[in-house]
Amino acid sequence: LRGRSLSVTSLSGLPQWEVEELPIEDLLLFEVAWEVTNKVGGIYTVIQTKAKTTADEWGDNYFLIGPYFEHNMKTQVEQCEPVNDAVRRAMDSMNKHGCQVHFGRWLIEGSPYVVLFDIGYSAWNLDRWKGDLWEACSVGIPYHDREANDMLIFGSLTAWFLKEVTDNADGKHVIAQFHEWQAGTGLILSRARKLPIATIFTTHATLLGRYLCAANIDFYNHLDKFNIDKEAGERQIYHRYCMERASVHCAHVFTTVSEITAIEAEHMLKRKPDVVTPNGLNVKKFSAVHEFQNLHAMYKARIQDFVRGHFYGHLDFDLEKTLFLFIAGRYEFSNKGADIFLEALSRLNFLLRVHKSDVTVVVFFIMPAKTNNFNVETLKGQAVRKQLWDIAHSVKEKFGKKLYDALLRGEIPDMDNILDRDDITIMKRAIFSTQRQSLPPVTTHNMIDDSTDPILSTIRRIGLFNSRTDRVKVILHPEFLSSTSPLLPMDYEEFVRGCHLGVFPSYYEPWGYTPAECTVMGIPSVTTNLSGFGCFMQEHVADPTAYGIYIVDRRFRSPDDSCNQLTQFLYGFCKQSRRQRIIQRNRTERLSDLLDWRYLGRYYQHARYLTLSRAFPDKFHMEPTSPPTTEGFKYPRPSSVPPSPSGSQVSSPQSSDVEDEEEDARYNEEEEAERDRLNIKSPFSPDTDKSYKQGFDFITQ
Ligand code: G6P
Ligand code: 1S3
Repeated sequence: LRGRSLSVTSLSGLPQWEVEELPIEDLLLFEVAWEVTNKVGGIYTVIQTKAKTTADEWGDNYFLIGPYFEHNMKTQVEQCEPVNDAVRRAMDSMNKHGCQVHFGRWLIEGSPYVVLFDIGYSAWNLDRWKGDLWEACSVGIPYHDREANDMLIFGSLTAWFLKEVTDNADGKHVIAQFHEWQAGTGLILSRARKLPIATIFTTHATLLGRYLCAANIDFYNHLDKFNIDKEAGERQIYHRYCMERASVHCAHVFTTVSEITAIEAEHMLKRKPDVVTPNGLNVKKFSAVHEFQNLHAMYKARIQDFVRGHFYGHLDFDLEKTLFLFIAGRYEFSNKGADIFLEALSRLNFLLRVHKSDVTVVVFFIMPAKTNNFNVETLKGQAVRKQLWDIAHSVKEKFGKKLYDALLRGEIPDMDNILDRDDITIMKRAIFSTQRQSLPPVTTHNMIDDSTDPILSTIRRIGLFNSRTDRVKVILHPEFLSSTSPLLPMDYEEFVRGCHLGVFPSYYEPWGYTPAECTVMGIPSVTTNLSGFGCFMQEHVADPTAYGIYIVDRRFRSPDDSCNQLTQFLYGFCKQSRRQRIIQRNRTERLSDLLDWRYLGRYYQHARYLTLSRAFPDKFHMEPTSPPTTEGFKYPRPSSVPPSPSGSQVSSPQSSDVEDEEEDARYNEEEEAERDRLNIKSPFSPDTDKSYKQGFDFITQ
């Protein structure tokens, strides 16, 4: 019996299509990743943010598979018994045979079920499992590569588990999606053992792409010229690359996170991805649209406080005219674009100085490196600030009391004598204590590799030492942020909200969550046309700059030209008035719908349909009309932007500084009105959320 054939439709605002519901009750979905409950990098964000939409859709038939770590289990997972028979039996059988399999609900939005394998507990099987892998695909893993060996144990346990599940599935069809090469051996072994499951392999980056780019090779212009086996061998990752490539070729459906990584995968892994599944976020909307602007002001004040302490004795710049920029992420100096960013900052410093700008820029580098904790000078800065605050407070109290008493007596106090000698002495001593012999430090921590650290070495070369004349100040915070830090007690989200601009000029970035996170918080950012996010925005937004998404061309320009373009973006940003920044933030925030899993999750749905139709063609059938496409769709230019070439610097109306809070609120309201005028509807509003259609038929029996 054939199901209904459904068509693709496109409504106003974001594109729509209809998706026929799968018979979820007859299916089981497993998603396998090393980063389930285990934060290492971006894959954790994908899985954690997507959990809600997937759990809403799949209910109790959705399971995540990951590694067991005691600390993660204790802090993130609520242990419980599986209600699903197949899963319970599979766990019982494995536990009986000397494994430790844990089960529970991951305490994140959507609270999905997780199945966690204790890798260490099963390590005694390693040699046997190495034999199995060799039998399956002739890939051997050297004993000294601890990570690859752990991945083999993880994969072997996964394949074992899936075998037990399918043996007990009671007619249910199983879909298993494996993320990245770390989870890939589970897929290879499942396929070698001919398990009846529909498989998807998703790559979030290719091993070779990451290595070659980090070596400063002109990667994108030589994609078709690399001898990839040789390159992998020379970098001593041949076995990992084989695990990755075998996973790709064993999968019924191969997916990746962006068009740019799809091209890379075609060359580095020799298979064109079947579906591109852009990464989304779990976007939360405030009931008042301008609420995020208030949060910006609130968290900016916290950053200002930190800066007051860090630059004590050198605080000769106006904090109201100071912009906070930041770069954050895994410490890959050139892949993440820290190299070009520093160079551009040096040029920006020059421009601001020669143009006698009154703007100061404080730039934070949040990239974890090896350290011996905070340095004394940095901690002292915060202590000095606190001391000054306390003194000002106590003098104010005394002053206030004397003033009050005088008024009660019906007198105007003698202002020259309202403070006594002691007060003046205390204040003078406080001012003396703010004198320092050295410049405000460039790094907040004692770096273990201080002399060879790439960021510090570059800072020494370009001479950005936080001297008084510098208009650009730099602070390296080589540790991820935490609300319990004694230095800068803010978590990452609060910090991002308080900044003015995130700068991520990556050379290698399959997707790039950092600018996407800025966008949903209404903070403008710099990205590149070599990042998945940058390309996605370029494709779907008519004038990204006007919306606060600055896309540096790192693909078709020389490094020097890209650096100049970045400098121009930064300089243009510094020239904006407060009013322009407020309007730009409102526009940036409008793009959040585009990055919501409720919208982007459908690409995952499509991949699942596709794998079912390939693994079980007798039961599921896919029309050739799919996949879902957003081709041709573009977010329109904001109506208040005068027509100008895309990429122009000033895309918001000119005006003088507006300091008044009421005025700010008025601009927020104007922007809300503009949103309505443009009629940009959320694709999830009740009138548009009824159905997403996709050209998919399935045959039910
Ligand atoms: C938000 C607040 C305003 C504040 C402004 C500062 O919009 O709602 O009250 O004046 O931020 O913006 P700025 O870009 O100067 O940090
Ligand atoms: C990868 O993490 P990364 O920072 O090593 O996967 C992320 C999630 O798909 C992606 O956003 C990022 O670009 C990749 O590089």
